Amino acid sequence: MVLEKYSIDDFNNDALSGHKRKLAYITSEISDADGIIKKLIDFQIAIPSWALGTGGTRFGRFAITGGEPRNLEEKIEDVGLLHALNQSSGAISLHIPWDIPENPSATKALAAQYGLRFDAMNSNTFQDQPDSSLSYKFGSLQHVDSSVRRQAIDHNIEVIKQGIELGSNSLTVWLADGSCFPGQLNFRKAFQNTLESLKEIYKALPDNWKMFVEYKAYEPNFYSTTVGDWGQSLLYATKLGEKAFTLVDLGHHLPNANIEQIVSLLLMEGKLGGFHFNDSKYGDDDLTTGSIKPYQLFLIFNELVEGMDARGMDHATGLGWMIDASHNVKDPLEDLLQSVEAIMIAYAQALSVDRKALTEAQHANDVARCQEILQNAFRTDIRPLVAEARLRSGGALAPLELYRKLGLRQQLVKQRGQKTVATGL
Ligand code: PSV
Ligand code: MN
Repeated sequence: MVLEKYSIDDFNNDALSGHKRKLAYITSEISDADGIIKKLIDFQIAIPSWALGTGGTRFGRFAITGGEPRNLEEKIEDVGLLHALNQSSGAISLHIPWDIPENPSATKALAAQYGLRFDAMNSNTFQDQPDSSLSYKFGSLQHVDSSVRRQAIDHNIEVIKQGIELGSNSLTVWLADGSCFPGQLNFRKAFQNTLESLKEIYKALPDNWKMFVEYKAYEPNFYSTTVGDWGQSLLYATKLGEKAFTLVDLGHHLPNANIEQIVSLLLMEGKLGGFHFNDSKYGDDDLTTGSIKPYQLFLIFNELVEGMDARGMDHATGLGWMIDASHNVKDPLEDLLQSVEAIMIAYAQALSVDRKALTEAQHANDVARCQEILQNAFRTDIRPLVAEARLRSGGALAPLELYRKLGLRQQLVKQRGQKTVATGL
């Protein structure tokens, strides 16, 4: 389904005077509003192909909306819809083998029609596939049996090849490898096997590619994880070489971890590669970004902006930005619109922090002033700047409202049927 430009324009025209009023106010309140709007226009967040359908838990899956995408083409169509509405979701991230492009050049051309590019490719060695001869029950790249490691290495190399054809330039490796019980694994050997396997995959990376090593504290293994935290990921990335980086998924930490500090130090080392956004209360809950801890999201962006500026990095292209969430009770497209909006808001808030004043307050050890500066940025309603960025790039002033007003989900149900199921977790 293609969203006609006139439906966006009609909607925006109705909302324009209210928007202009709010924009005039915020523009008078903060410095360099125009500079912030320009950065927001450039900032794009990739949508994972596996988040376009209803997610489930190990207790069950409840179909919510109907009209879920039935194949890769329809997934691209859905991301195209999101991008038409918000102009900030201009990329899609594929998970292999959940989405195998049968005809890569046709897939690439279809995505281009919607203004989309292919973000990081994701390999999958955490599930056995019907045609795989060896099992990942006891790990993949860490496995004690070299033939299982070989199978997992070959799969990753195949994913790189598919990514090259689609115009992607990064591979995200997330491993479920680890152990469920003490004594099950020799930690050192598991690390060394994993490193050797990653080295083989790294060798297959084209020069302009990056490898992201994603860590996760626990699940599905519950005693140890072989890439369990940012320290372990950084060890692998450092030993692998300059094309390897750490990827931070917000849900992959032990409770109360100071993610903003992790981000700051990884950036300092030039080893932060990418992000998976989501939110959580307890574990890897995969909830809508910004729905539980919006202040933490802002603090993370505050470090990202500060740290990227310190290294002269382009905010839009310097790191891989992606959502990684699951939608159990909401329409996935509505949830994704909310996540993108939350990310844009946190980014805009971080851009509006008075950096000079903050540095001065830090040097003067004026702790109260430091807090005031940050919280002032967090509590100022900068949403009109985000809306203005969308307006200038052809998106809707209020994407979720328009999505509902146009009955887009109902149209998708009519087109695809009520009982469709998208591949993913
Ligand atoms: C694992 O929990 C993870 O965050 C990895 O990024 C996977 O690729 C993705 O989720 C799969 O849903
Ligand atoms: Mn992830």
